[in-house]
Amino acid sequence: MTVRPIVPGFHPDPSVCRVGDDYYLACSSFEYFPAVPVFHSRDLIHWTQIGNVLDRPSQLKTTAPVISSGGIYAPTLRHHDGLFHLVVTDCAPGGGNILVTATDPAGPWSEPIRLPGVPGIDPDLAWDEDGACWVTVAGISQVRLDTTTGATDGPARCTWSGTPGGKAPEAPHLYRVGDWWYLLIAEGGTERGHGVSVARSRRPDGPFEACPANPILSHRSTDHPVQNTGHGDLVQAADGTWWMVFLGARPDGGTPGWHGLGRETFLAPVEWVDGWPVIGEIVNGPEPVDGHVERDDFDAATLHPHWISLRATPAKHVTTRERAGHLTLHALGRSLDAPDVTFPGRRQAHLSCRTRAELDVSGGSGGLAVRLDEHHHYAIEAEADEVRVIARIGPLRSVVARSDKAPGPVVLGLDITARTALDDGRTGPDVVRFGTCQEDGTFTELAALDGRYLTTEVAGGFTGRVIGPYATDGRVDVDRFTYEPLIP
Ligand code: 6LW
Repeated sequence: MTVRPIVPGFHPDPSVCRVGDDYYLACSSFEYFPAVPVFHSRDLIHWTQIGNVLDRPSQLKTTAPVISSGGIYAPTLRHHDGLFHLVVTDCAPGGGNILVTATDPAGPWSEPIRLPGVPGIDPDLAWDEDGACWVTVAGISQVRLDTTTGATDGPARCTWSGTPGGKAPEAPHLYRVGDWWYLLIAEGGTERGHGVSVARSRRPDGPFEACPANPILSHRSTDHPVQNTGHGDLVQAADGTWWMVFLGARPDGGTPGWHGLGRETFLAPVEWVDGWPVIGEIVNGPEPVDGHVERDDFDAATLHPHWISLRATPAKHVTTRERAGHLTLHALGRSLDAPDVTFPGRRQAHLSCRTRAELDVSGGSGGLAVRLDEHHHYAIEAEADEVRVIARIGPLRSVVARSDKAPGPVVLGLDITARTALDDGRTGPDVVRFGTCQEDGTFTELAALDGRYLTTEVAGGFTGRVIGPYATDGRVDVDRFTYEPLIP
């Protein structure tokens, strides 16, 4: 059974809202910047990224290096009184909960209003009939908020702790449906035990009665190809039907199963039965188009919004303005082991994919990497006369292959092949191949590495793989960056 996400690659903690016939969705982004990607759809299945909510350093309190899986956590996106509102937690030191608004979700978004009276993570926004705004956070607790000043009306009050004995009640979303207020939460931790539960009350602040069928969504203890399902948000379509977006992972390659793409966004229909939401089977996201190559020649002044860098990277270290038709990288951190390495990339969004990048390293050194975090990454790196493949797995770092490099630009290649497409009896989710390419496209393989070591089951954390060029010394000019989904 093939089950595809609606927003593939590391796009967890989805929050969704509808305005007329248009749907908007936002996700977590952790240590990467610009932060909080925003997507648009007309049918809930096909989504296009239209921007990022936090795309200016002034919107963040610190641009110092942020630890992997730190930084920007779960947002809530709502449309109220003609304005888009987004609340989100910045887990970096000096951060906290912030509220930003926009008339156009593609941006620009406002400077943040800081919410010092809103504790914890996973803030939600809901407005009652009197126009009061309720913020609900992980725990689960609640406080009333003045959205214009950020002031709260007292200490947050616990409204529901989820299923007795369960762990990590979080990701609350509060909705008014008919005569009830529904409090949807995630429980069980974001790993295999993850799930969604719900409670209801006649008032926004409880008391809440738990749904007898909780968890209303969980794939725990099943062999469903999508695991870790939880952290959902509900939306009602213009035709009156209800839907839930939620995160899930696609582990593969034997037991326990490994996933490298992080937690992705999935969709399922919702029916209301006896006043409770019942979640249906996952609706498949779009099929990748075989042979469709996403190509970036860096001819435009701005980068596509799917390009992200580590938060500490100043804009002048990744720029299209220095050399026409190139992305120029200036090295900051000296290797991918550093949390401030100059590494612009895009999320790996397909189980099998092919990437190529032409690098001019005459002014320094750098390469093409697939990064899970600073302790887990594979890369092919070039300097004046050498190309080498580097594997970093936890405390171990090794050069696993070397070859001579001819003068002039070099085309580096990265092919990731899902295990399902290999059938060679080995385990692990995929194989990661590095090599160099000739003008005619011929790929000379230098190393083939087991992808399991770049997965959440090995590395932990909340993110997924990001693929892109990087610089470790001086200046590197990148051209002809291509990313191609491969159909296993
Ligand atoms: C997020 C929490 C969670 O804040 O993981 O899956 C945390 N749920 O709700 C990081 O994504």
